[in-house]
Amino acid sequence: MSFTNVSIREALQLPEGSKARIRGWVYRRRIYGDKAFVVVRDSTGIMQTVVAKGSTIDFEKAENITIESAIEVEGTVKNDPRAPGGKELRVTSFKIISKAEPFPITASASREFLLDIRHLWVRSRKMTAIFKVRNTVFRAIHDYFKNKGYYEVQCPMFITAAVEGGATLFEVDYFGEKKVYLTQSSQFYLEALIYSLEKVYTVAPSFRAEKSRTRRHLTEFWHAEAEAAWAGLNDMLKVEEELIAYIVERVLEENQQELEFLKRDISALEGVKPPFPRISYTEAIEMLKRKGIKVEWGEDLGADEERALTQEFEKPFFIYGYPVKAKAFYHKTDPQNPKVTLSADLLAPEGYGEIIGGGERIADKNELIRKIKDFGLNPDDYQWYIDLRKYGSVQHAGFGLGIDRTVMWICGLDHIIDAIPFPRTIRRIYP
Ligand code: NSS
Repeated sequence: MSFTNVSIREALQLPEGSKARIRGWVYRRRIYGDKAFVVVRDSTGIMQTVVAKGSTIDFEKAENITIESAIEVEGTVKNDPRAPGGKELRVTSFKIISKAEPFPITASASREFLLDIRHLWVRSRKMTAIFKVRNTVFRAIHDYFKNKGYYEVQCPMFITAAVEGGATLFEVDYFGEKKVYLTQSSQFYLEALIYSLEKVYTVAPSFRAEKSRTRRHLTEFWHAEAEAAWAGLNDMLKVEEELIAYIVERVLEENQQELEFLKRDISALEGVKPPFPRISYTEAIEMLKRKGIKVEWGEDLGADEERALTQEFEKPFFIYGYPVKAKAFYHKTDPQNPKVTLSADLLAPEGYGEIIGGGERIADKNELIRKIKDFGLNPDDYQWYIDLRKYGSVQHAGFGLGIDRTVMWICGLDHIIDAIPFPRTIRRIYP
């Protein structure tokens, strides 16, 4: 008798009568009459195995097995419509690799408790499904940029000056020397690298000491950022919409099972095709006012305003032309309208809101210095960034995509903490 080691997904595809060996962790166990039903889980799925009492020693092992024990099981595949996946394994050998202590997670576990034992909760089928979608999202980002001729680069996480304003900087002790922070965005380094590689991108963490306890803020999030020489705002919007459509298309192709498990409304994702609607910030303010929401021209849009706007669109949409004061200093002012910048955010529909921020950068040295001062910042802190405008400065634009927010939207999650294996928030840094 020969047994082949197979994954559970493969085992569920074998014809009746095949011999197979699977290994994994005990997902469920119940005794019914003279049979032990042990459902095994691996990274590919779950499968029911059945140990009959006749096989004495194996039956006792199976009867007493604990949830999450690691086991290796050999047997014969048998069709059974009642079993998950329509097949079960009639066991001929039941080997315990490592018996688990009583597993602390039960059906009644609270959300806080599940976060405390995240190191174990990552095994849940829900988390596994989300991680598989997340994996596709990361792959798709790399594939998209590679196919479009962008070079992947790596930027430092220790930095000395704020990109996105000082309020959300994490300060780190760096040998007691001058002030050092964790990066909020790799943008400035990407801007330096376009003079070497022209089209660059990076996928890296960004850190923000966000005090807001919202459903969409992490203190450490994953950021996909791109920057291109010779590009303006509209060139970048095309890249952004293509990238998002490509990510969604790949998830729909590769993660149908996971989306079904997560009960995601797939039809909402199927419509994510370019072109995405574009509205100006001024139009957005008017729309909000018509909806009875109190906003003034000039304010940045918060989560509530964004949520209200997403009700008006079925697919992701751009808001462009934010007021000068509502966006970071590096945004280029619109030469046609000096009150606004050549910036745009991309908002995901269904209430999710902003997933991308970006736009055209200031290419002129004097304009940049003026703007830094206007924002109450010190040009000395931005010396090398200003330097880039001295040696062959060209028009350029870029953007940053919040990957965790994208996963949250694509999976249809209520909270960003479920989009990442080990979330960091204002309240949580363990495990
Ligand atoms: O602040 S952004 O809007 N823009 C930048 O950081 C630019 N410097 C990017 C660039 O042009 N290279 O952040 C970009 C995106 C934003 O749209 C969110 O999707 C995400 O980064 N983001 C976050 N995700 C999770 N948690 C937090 N706290 C967070 N902050 C931004």
